[in-house]
Amino acid sequence: AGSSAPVPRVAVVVFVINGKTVLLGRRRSSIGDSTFALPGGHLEFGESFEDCAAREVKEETGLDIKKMEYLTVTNNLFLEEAKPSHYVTIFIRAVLKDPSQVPQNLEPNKCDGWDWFDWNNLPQPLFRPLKAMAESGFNPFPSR
Ligand code: 8DG
Ligand code: MG
Ligand code: MG
Repeated sequence: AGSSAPVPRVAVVVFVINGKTVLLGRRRSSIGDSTFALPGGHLEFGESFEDCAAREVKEETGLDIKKMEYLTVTNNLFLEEAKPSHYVTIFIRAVLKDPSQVPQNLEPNKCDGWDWFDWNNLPQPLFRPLKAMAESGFNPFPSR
């Protein structure tokens, strides 16, 4: 496996929406280290986007989500990284099953911790794919 040519991979990442805020955490990773990013990860073989979204959010934050909705897809090249990567990233929106549930940092080797941020007052620096979306004027919140 280690000797085979690199291929694009599919990631599913989630805007967990709580009121006017979204959940972000500071990454600990070779890709985008120390930048603020959404919870999410790799689509597993045979998995639906919605199931992957719920699984990754649960694994990384302990939160239970519902009303998963497809938002958009972006093509993300990380060719300058130590391990050049290419992700097709599916963006999903969801809300908490229990709005009083508090995020836990369940993978502290991959994230410094989770917090809620206003879309109009996002933390810096943002993970590049998220920065590009925000700068394009994309808004993950449901219209009205
Ligand atoms: P896994 O083993 O749990 O499946 O993977 P992970 O460790 O959770 O993977 P990840 O790096 O969190 O997510 C996989 C890729 O998704 C990441 O390397 C690049 C891509 N990606 C984006 N935008 C975002 C984002 O906002 N958050 C996260 N977590 N990944 C993102 O393109
Ligand atoms: Mg993960
Ligand atoms: Mg992840």
